Amino acid sequence: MSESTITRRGFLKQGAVAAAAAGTVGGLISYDAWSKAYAAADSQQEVKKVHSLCNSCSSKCGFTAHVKNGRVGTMTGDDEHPYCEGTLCARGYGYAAVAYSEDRLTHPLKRIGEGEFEAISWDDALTEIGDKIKAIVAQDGPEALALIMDPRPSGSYYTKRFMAALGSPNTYTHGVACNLAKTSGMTQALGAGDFTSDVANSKMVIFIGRSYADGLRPGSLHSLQKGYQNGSHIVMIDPRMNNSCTYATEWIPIRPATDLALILAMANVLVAEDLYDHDYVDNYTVGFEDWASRLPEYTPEWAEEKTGIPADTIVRLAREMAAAAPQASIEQGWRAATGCSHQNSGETARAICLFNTLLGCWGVEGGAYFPPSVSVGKLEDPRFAAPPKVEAKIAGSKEYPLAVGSMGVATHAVQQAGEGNIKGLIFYQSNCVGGYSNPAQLAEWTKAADLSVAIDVQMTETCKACQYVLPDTSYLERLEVPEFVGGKIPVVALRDRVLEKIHPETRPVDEIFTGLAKACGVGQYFDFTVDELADAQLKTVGLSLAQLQEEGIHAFSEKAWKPQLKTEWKTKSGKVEFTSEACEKAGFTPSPTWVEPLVMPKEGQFRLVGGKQTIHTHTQTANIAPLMEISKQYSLERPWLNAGVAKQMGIEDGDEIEISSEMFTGRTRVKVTERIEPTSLYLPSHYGRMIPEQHVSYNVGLSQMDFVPFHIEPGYGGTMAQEVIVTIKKVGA
Ligand SMILES: Nc1nc2c(c(=O)[nH]1)N[C@H]1C(S)=C(S)[C@@H](COP(=O)(O)OP(=O)(O)OC[C@H]3O[C@@H](n4cnc5c(=O)[nH]c(N)nc54)[C@H](O)[C@@H]3O)O[C@H]1N2
Ligand SMILES: Nc1nc2c(c(=O)[nH]1)N[C@H]1C(S)=C(S)[C@@H](COP(=O)(O)OP(=O)(O)OC[C@H]3O[C@@H](n4cnc5c(=O)[nH]c(N)nc54)[C@H](O)[C@@H]3O)O[C@H]1N2
Ligand code: SF4
Ligand SMILES: [Mo]
Repeated sequence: MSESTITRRGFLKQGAVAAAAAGTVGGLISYDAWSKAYAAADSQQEVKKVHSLCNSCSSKCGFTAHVKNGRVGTMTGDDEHPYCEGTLCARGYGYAAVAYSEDRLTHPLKRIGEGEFEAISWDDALTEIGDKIKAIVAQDGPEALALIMDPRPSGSYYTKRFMAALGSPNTYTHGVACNLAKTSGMTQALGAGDFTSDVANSKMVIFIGRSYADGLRPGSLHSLQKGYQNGSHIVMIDPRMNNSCTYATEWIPIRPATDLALILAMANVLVAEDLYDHDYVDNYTVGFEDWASRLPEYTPEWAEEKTGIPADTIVRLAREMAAAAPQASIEQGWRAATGCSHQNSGETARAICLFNTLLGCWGVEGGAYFPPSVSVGKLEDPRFAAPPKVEAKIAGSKEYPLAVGSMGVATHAVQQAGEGNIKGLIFYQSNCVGGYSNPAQLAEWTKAADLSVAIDVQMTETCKACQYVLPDTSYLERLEVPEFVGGKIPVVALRDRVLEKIHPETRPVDEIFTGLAKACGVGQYFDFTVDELADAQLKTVGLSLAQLQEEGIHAFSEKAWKPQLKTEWKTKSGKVEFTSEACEKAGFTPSPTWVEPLVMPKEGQFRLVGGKQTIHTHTQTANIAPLMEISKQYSLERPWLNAGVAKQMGIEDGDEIEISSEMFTGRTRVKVTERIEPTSLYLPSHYGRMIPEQHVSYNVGLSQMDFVPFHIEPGYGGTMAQEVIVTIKKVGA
């Protein structure tokens, strides 16, 4: 009863949701409208306020939930949280409906046949899984176990501790299908995996395959808005005119997978025309001569051939960047161009760092900086002592030596299960099978493991491939360990219990891993509650759990970023490294040079590119009714096809088309638009869920990953999700 009431309530609020979505489609997003509409809705009611963290995407924005009669009403973004700065996005509101979803997992399940499960007790589930893990460890060693997770506060802590307690190094994140190559490429150049462009104070920023308005984090979008309003020259390099173009001075379409050519040619211009920062290069870098000697062949004309961007535009961009430096940078990107999509993603990330180095922008206001952060100190209580250090390296580190070990190549681990080298796979808050590469292939390999366990809140492609499925509570029903967040002012925030448990047989992540550890004979490392752990962690930074629960977010103002030229780096040389021995060993040139994409579309072919939509996250929100309703209302699941190409092919907006790759053929209606360059077909990444237990998302649109062959980027380990050629035809033609 109560569940359906709440679901309808979610629908009632859809007016505001739809209005914001309409804005998104037109390129305009008003967050103020959002928060005001939601605040108004509950203004007459008496409410309990609980601070917590969103779980609809990895940003984990802080919010205050207004709870009445045990139900969530209004949610308002917390002002101090650097990722939301007071505003949640549409997903932040919509995803709260997951708690009340009719499709929640409510009991532990055991697979009894293809696609068939039966409910079992927690005792049986934990005992059976524990026995299998103990048998694998005894027979093949702990290195035959792998765990794949989406790094969330408690998720990260408990999964890593559990695997370390068993003696296994194989804890993977979803990075392989996200930012692995970016982080790894940057690490080679800078000894650090992330930087932030100070867009708000910049004179010029080039975005390469990154859209703050689609792949959304409100704080980042605010900085883009501010930069644009302050007169910064904002350039979007993207095969699509993405929604961030609302705050850009120009959109420059590019053939996907060719960004490296653009960066090499712009660097060539800076060096050939002597427009780079000599002081910075001379004092704080090594290996520049190597790159300088390799750049001359990358002329703007050469890059025009590759990218489709006119040579004179490339020259102009390089000169404008030099003129704006050091208040200028290429933004780091995240997934599309640098994270995991192509055979040259890692080298593209490395080249971005080196290009920015030529601008001398590191640490400068308006340039690019490294947000300060605070972390947990040493815990004195012996109950929290770490398990013995695992000496073995994560599986995949030999094959993909450039991939940073803290993320690892998750799809390699699944492949190893197929080949019999990994015997046990555990997935926590991960739809690896549905989203990291080709689902049919990943499902087959997962099924080959002796043991497979998925811990989720709903039935997914990954759950379906596993022997055991364990039901987590939703994020609104659990306390997690504190989340330390870097930013101009670093903070610590908390995911707290907003609601009482809705389904009695669900368990929060901390209890699940504590139970699994006990069943595996390593319970001694989990002799505490999450409340005790959170409190102990907070004590190390002078706070307590009770204090943070009250405060919601604690800002470490004393650690605020102070702009200052960055002169020390965490590389071997202590300087920015234009050359990398590790890259050379992995088969690349010492400093970055052109790496051909694995495939390029010929006449009549397209590269299938993905990309986020403002109202959805990966595979996890398609089954959220209020969000999917918006997709349906605006036909957001349709792939984008260039208008000129469509005309030549006799295809009109809304026609049904058939899309085929070497892996898969599927049909859907098409969106014909001027907003995409001719060699790309853009398929929004969130649809095509084919799990009948997901009543909302089932069979809406097509899944990008179905078209993608399984492969892994040499050296760096990304999934190369956009190294896929498709052809299209009009159905019935
Ligand atoms: N709404 C929403 N926001 C999210 C997420 C989400 O799922 N939904 N997830 C979060 C996460 S985990 C991530 S990783 C980030 C991802 O954030 P982004 O990296 O910004 O995400 P994408 O939408 O994959 O890609 C951005 C743009 O790159 C373009 N593009 C595709 N291929 C190429 C290429 O080869 N070159 C260039 N120059 N452009 C290309 C796409 O058209 C798209 O507009 O978003 C975060 N925020
Ligand atoms: N098709 C497709 N594939 C993608 C992407 C995409 O946009 N579309 N994006 C790529 C990117 S950038 C990334 S970062 C990765 C992300 O990959 P994942 O981190 O695996 O993200 P999702 O695919 O959203 O799957 C998350 C899973 O966690 C479950 N979940 C949600 N809340 C909870 C909870 O509280 N507890 C537990 N135990 N489970 C929970 C969801 O039901 C879902 O099954 O995917 C990559 N692959
Ligand atoms: S960006 Fe949106 S979905 Fe992601 S954590 Fe923030 S509010 Fe939630
Ligand atoms: Mo991601």
